[in-house]
Amino acid sequence: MFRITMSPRIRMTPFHDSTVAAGMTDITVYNKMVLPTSYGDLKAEYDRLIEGVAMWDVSVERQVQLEGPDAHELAQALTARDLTNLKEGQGKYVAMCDHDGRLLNDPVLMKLSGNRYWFSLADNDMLLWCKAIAAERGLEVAVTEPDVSPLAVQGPKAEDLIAELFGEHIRDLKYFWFTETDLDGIPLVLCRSGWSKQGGFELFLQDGSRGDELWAKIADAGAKYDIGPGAPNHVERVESGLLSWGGDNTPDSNPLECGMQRFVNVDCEPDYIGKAALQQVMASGGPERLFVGLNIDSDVANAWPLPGRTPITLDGQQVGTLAAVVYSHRLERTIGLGQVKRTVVEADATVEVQGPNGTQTATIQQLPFI
Ligand code: THG
Repeated sequence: MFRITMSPRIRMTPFHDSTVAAGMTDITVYNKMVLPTSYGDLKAEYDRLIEGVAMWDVSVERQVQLEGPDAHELAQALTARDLTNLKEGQGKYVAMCDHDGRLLNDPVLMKLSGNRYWFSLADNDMLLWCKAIAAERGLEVAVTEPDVSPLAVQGPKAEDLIAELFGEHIRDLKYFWFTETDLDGIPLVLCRSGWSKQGGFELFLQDGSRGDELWAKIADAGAKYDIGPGAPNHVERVESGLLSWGGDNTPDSNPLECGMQRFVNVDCEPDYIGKAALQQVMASGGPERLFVGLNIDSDVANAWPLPGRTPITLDGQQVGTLAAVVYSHRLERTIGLGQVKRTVVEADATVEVQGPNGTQTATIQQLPFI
């Protein structure tokens, strides 16, 4: 093993001291910030998420704030989804594309008011992109990074815990909807969201000096639910087919090649960057590749992300890329995620993958696995 050299270029999160005190053992770097990835027992972390409740630091999901009279216009230009009916207090999972329709990011977009929006980002420098587009279009909007740091509370017991802390009304909050509130004076935005399919909330802390205080309050109140620290869970997210931007997709992929078809409006009224390119893709018969699940022959007890994408082949020809391989505790078999040529997916072909155990055969299946 090797160590990570820290420096001021890599930002610590407002929860950093708490994550260290909680026994954090592993990190990765995401959006040039520290993302804790384990507390030393991956199976226990998985079980907590599936059966109980886990809390994790996702400050790395940095926000870009658009504020001003042209905030809506800019948000729509940057988003490959019709935002006409987006309500105040509502979020949506969206694709941000470049002019060629390539997926630059898959954030959660939140409408705080008619002239204030947040993109809650995956791993890419979108502040630069948003500022440049606003300036080039001469829009009246301030594009900034606000002091906001999400803390995720996920799992089947998350709702009981959050209701105890914030009131029964939060049970009525719909998916990706949010409310501005506070916890004993700690300002935050409470959103029903999170990168797992086990249900839960994210607390968007709005004062970076109070991270350890917020962490302690959630940990204390969660003790009776056996809450424990966790991280964006690699096994659960593969089972659930949640995209890890930049890991699962090759850089030239459009959102239709990343499993985002449900979240993209190709023929809506409003225009957006990349729309013409996506229309071209559909006019020429559809995306070249699809984001799919792979049922891999033979077991691999590999709980960590692959260090790189490897080829998926059919009769020796490359037909896709393998991005993740895990042993699913619930399915009790080895599964993976990758991008595969659409014609191969439609033919229901059996392919070969280069996994941690060498060459293995795999069948293709629609996502999610569970
Ligand atoms: N939270 C916040 N920001 C984020 C993420 C997050 N930014 C980047 C990344 N994660 C965004 N990715 C996803 C992907 C899927 C979901 C959430 C974030 C998700 N999808 C559900 C599904 O696919 O079934 C529901 C989608 C829907 O119905 O609209 O939950 O985690 N702050």
